[in-house]
Amino acid sequence: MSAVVEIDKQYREGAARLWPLIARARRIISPFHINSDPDAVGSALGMCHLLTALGKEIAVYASDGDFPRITAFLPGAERIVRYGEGALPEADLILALDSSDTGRLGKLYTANAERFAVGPTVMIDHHVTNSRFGVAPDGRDANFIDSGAAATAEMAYLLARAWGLPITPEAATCLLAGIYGDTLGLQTTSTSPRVVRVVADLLAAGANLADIVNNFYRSRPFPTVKVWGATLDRAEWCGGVVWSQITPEMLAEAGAGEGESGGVINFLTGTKDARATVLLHRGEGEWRAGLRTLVEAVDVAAIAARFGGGGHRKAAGCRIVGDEAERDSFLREVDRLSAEQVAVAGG
Ligand SMILES: [Mn+2]
Repeated sequence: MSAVVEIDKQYREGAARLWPLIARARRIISPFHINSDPDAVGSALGMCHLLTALGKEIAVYASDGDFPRITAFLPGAERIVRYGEGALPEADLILALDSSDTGRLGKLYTANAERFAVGPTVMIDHHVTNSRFGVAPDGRDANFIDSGAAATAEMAYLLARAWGLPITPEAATCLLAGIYGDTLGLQTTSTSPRVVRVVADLLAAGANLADIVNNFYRSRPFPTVKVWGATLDRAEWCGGVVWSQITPEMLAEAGAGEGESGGVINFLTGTKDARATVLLHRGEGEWRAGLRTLVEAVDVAAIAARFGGGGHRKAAGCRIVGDEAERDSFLREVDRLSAEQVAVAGG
């Protein structure tokens, strides 16, 4: 197979900087973030296949013990370790992909914080807001961040190529799943010429596109259909913001697990004339908020950052501690801040 994408200087340098840490590790732990998505799971599994082929032992960990059901078909998903609590087993390297900060690793991080601090911890990520927690044993930087990448899986592919690793069909499927997840099937504005070239390479390497499209966009469990229905039914306006919420009661009623509501926010985001969209997940004493927008002038990452969160310009998230009152004042702030952004842009 002849590859289409060029490996640029940034990737050659990043690959050269990280390789010694990966090369000398025999046992690797690769945790992916809480409330994981296909990019988190696909990046970790893709890298797992590539490095396993080099004779390394890799354990991929779901930091909150779960991962989306739509990613269960991915080759190697049956090997994902569901983290519960306590100390991680011995390893020579922690390889974190798609986690913008240690908070994204939940209890897996807090229960093993000193392990992360001592390193080696390699972090590879594409989020604009990033805490750069990767560290080499000598204290040197072990982060590789490219906010121009549409997905961490795109980065993983480019690094793998720079490292000269053969891309197996299994790895290609996992990495393509990550890209399809974060770009909604090459539909988001983050879809660059480069990521399309990466997709071409992954297809040529034998990635199973039909499985990805069917699992991500066509097939969904009946409980998910019911959660979508309840969430859409509950949608309302707060000024120019369309919002809805998913509570444990709604999930229970539909017979759905926490990971089975995914995707409905992208549907809500299509609401005509919405300046921004917010989907709130009810947790214990807090709300997990996902923010989206289709409006050019609106930057939801900047809004989420005001609440200690972050993400991308068009898709971001944060946590709101409190009850309905805090939820409502948060929604009013999203309305106010997004209106302000539009006004500043002269819209
Ligand atoms: Mn991602």
